Amino acid sequence: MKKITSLLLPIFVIIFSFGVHAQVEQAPAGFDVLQNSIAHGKIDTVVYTSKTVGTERTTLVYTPPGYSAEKSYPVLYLLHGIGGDEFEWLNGGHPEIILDNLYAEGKVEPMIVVLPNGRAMKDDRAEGNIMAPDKVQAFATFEKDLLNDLIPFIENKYPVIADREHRAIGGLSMGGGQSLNFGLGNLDVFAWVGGFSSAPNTKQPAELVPNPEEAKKQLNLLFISCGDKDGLISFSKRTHDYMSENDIPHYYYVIPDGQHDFNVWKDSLYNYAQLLFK
Ligand code: FER
Repeated sequence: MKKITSLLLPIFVIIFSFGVHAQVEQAPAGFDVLQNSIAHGKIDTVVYTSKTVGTERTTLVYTPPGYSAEKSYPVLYLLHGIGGDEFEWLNGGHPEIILDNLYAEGKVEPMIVVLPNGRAMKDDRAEGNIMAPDKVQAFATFEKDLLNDLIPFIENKYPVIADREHRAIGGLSMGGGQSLNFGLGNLDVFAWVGGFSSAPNTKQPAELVPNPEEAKKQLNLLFISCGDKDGLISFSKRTHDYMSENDIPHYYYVIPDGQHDFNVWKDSLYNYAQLLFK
C-alpha cells in the first residue's frame, strides 16, 4: 500500500502519498444537490436468495451514468446503520446524487454501488426494538450473507471485475463497524475499506488487525471518518490509534462540528468514493 502521512488541520486533512497528494476535505456546497443538466445513474431493486437467512432478500443497486453491460466494473458495498435498512442510504443520503455529481466532474471511477440490507434475519425491517440482541446479532450474521450469498449473486448478475482489488466495502455506524470487521477480516475479498462513524460493533483493533504486516501489504485503502461531536468517536479513534501505532497507512477524517448524522455520512461518501479504485 502507498505510504500516507496525514496532517489534521481544523478544516481539512491533507494526505501525501508518493508525492501525489489526495486531499480529503469537506464536501463543497452543492455536492448533494440534484442537477438536471447532467447524466444520471440508475437504481435497480433486486432480490437474491440467501442460504444464510433462508429467505429472499432485497438489495438496491446503483449503476453509474453511461453504464453498459459490455463494460466491467468494480463494486462498492455500502452499508446502513442500526435504524435503517436497504433504503436508508437512498432516502437519507441520496448517494446517487452525490455520485452523479462526481461523475459529471470526472472525479470518480465508474463503479457499481450495492445497497444491501445488513440485518441478516428473516424479519429484516428496522421495527420494534432495533437494539434487541437478535437484531444486533443479525448485523454480525450479515458477514456470511454478504460473502456467500450477495457477492456471488451480484457477480453473476452484473458485469463486475470479481477480485479483491475491485471490491470495496463502506458503511455508516453499525454499517461502519460491519465494514471494518468484514473488510479487515477478509482482506482476500476486499482491498478497500471504509468506516464512517463506526458503532460499538467495531471489533477491538488487535482483533480487527492481528497481523499488521499482512494488512499493510493487502490494503489499498483504509478510510476512517467521524464527526468530532459524535458520542461514538472513541470507536473510530481507537481504531485510528492502533493503525498509527502499527504504521498501517490510513485516512482519519474528523469532521468539524460533525454529529451522528447524514451530514457526516454524505461528506464521508463524497471523499471515500473519490479515493476508490484509483
Ligand atoms: C450502541 C450504540 C449505537 C449500539 C449500536 C449503535 C449495538 C448504532 C448506531 C447506528 O447504527 O447509528 O450501543 O450497540
